[in-house]
Amino acid sequence: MTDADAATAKFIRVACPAPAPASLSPGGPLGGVALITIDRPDALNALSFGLLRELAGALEALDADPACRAIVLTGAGSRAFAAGADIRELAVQSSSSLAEGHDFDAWGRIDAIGLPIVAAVRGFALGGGCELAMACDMLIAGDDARFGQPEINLGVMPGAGGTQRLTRAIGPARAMELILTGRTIDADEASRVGLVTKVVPAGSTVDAALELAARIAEMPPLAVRAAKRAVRAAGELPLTHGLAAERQAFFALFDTADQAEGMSAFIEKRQATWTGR
Ligand code: CO8
Repeated sequence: MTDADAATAKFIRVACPAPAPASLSPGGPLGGVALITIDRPDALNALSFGLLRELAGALEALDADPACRAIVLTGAGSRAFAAGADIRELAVQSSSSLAEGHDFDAWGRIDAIGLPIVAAVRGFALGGGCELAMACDMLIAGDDARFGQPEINLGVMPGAGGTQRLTRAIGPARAMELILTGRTIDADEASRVGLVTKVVPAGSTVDAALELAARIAEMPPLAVRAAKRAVRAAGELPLTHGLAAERQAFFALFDTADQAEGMSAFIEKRQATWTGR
């Protein structure tokens, strides 16, 4: 998002650095961490095409900012992370208007972000909202969170990664049941089946996500980006290719100053100072 875009953004708020949670330095900024809030609470943060474009732009701007090391993505209010794509906007589409428009391009842009993204989910994460949470790298759920792919109730099916990411996250038998019945699951069930990283009391969801992001922001940035790429590749590549990609990325990190610093610091029994080079 350029400065001009930020000035006209309707549905996305960006705080970089993020405000520190009470458990860290309360009131102060949280160095290296950005907080993005989807700010459309009257429609339970429904993801219109314009909103998704704004979100992709905001993520890309943070990804290009060397001061930003990790991102938390949340929804405004306590009722929803996002209750899905904007049904009013989808209702007037046809197969050709969807295919010929570029409204789904934002999903590819979100997928290409190199910085780690932590979703902080309170309330509903349904349809496109569940797909967006799953497009993030880690997922902190408040104990009031509800996840699901209810598109079947609307005469359609998931269209932004739900059939693929949910299946990879929780396995085909469970994903099939949720997608074919539209049943939603609470935070505990989502945790049991492996969809979320951690469940926390609802009121501390964003703080817990910021704490996690702050820990990652202290890590060597080139290694963080390389590790994110490699873990995500595990969902796409056959094992032998994934192992080869991992080894190549591991070797490449030995050309970085941070590898020399990290290993010297260990041997000299001191704290490492990362430069991101
Ligand atoms: N789209 C548009 N508006 C919505 C949406 C939505 N997905 N969800 C809620 N809203 C609006 C409601 O219309 C209502 O607005 P208003 O006050 O003006 O009538 C307001 O938010 C509050 O909602 P409710 O009154 O319905 O609140 P309830 O507490 O009674 O119910 C629910 C909450 C259960 C979450 C209910 O709102 C609901 O079922 N929402 C729809 C959930 C859904 O079906 N999601 C899937 C949508 S399809 C989809 O995501 C396909 C993804 C494809 C790719 C993505 C492309 C961008």
